[in-house]
Amino acid sequence: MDMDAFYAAIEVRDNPSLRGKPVIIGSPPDQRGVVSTASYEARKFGVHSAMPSRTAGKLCPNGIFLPVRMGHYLAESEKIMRIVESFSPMIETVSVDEAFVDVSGILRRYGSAVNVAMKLKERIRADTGLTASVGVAPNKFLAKLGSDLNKPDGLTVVPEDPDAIAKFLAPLAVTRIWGVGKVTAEALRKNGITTIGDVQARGVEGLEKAFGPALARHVHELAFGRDERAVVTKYDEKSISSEHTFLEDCSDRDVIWQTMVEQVEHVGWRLRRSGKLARVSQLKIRFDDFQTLTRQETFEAPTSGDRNLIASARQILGKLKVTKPVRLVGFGVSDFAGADAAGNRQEFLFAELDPSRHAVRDTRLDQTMDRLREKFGSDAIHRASRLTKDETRSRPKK
Ligand code: TTP
Ligand code: MG
Repeated sequence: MDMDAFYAAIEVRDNPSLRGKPVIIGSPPDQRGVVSTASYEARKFGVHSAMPSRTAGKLCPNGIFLPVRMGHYLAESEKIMRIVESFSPMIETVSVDEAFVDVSGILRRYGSAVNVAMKLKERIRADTGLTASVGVAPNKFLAKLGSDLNKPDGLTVVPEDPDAIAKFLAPLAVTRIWGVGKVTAEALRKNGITTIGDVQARGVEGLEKAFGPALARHVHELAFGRDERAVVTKYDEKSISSEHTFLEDCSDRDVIWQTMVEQVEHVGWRLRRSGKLARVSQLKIRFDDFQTLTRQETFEAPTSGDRNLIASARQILGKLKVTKPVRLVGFGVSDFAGADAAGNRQEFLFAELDPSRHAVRDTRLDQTMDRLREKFGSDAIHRASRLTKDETRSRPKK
């Protein structure tokens, strides 16, 4: 399930005079910054997420630019996820507007997965006034792909039989394969591969020469719609992680580190919200050729504090040899200890026994930042260390 033009759709619902108009959510067109999303009317002009707002302003001069109201969208997201959860607790939320639901346990009650999808869409529309697009499929890759194919307000049923799946996928662009971005697609095109059908015809060996074994196997499996990943619900969450794929592979060490800190802060926030302490941290780097390095480290004591998490990430990253352009950075924590109140109190106590580590101040800083994030969204506040040099320079002097 994936909501349609999510932020824009909420603004249009709240202000019906915007209906049918090109609405663009993000920075204004005369300022630095990007588009978060755009209504389908604005997309006709070529406007899309992550595009510089200046470009969007040129493409769509009559676009109605509105600022991001993150807190509002997050509240809406929670409402929607509660609706999804009321169908089945087997849900995995992927982002603010996207979730996987394993419906195998509720098939008997609803008769079929398609019926679940129809009922779910109806409920979301009735309770929120917003539309969702849904893909019904035997696995996560195909369900996500299906949810994307008939947007907005779509319902796509992907076949279940392996041969029918292969036929269904064949005419689609290779970029529909999860993990195949612009750069990979360009490399594939040079090898005469533009559709998923071309990948199917090539076989793993044919792909290996161009991409190395890891990527080739991944692309080949997905080209036939094979995906064994389970729906991971919050009940079996044994780790918390966050990763970022660069739009273009990145060789700038500062940018790589800043992006890593952003992931660490996001993980720290979710860790503290879950009321857990972690014993182990893990760092992940994927290079342009899909080679992936992961390294773990055990904390001196279980922790949920940003300073400890960042220090650990810095230490691990220092040991890794980053010699090639980086495609993805990720950070995660696992091996959880202690429950909410007890755990946090323990860390506080520990902090007060050891003021030399500025631990009391750190804990208060984390708590204050978390409160701001709860009010204004997860991107409301970040450490200055993550600002790029460029951004630091462009801040107005007070
Ligand atoms: P998406 O589901 O990718 O986009 P969408 O819901 O706006 O449109 P679609 O109908 O194609 O699903 O992302 C959900 C929200 O996340 C989106 O409304 C705004 C936000 N977002 C960003 O802020 N920046 C981005 O680069 C992307 C992709 C999304
Ligand atoms: Mg969406």
